Amino acid sequence: MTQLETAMAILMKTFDTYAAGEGKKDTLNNKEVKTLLEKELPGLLKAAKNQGEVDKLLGGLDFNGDSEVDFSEFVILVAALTCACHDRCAKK
Ligand SMILES: [Ca+2]
Repeated sequence: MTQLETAMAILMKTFDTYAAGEGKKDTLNNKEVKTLLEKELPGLLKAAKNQGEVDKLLGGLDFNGDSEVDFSEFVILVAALTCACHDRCAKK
């Protein structure tokens, strides 16, 4: 696989691993989202100034308002974070 294909496969595997934790196997509930962020994006959590910001981020994730984060909502988050990092890096 190419690097990009590998990156996409890792995204899918990461989501599936955490989604399978409890409840519905193909979505992340609030607890699963929190665990995923803590384990996979610790730098992002550290960068957040306070817990309120993190809660806002989590609330904003659930675009269709069903209290579960599905794979497309997860990918939108990762894409948004990637854009934010890319913009920041590009400006340096
Ligand atoms: Ca689940």
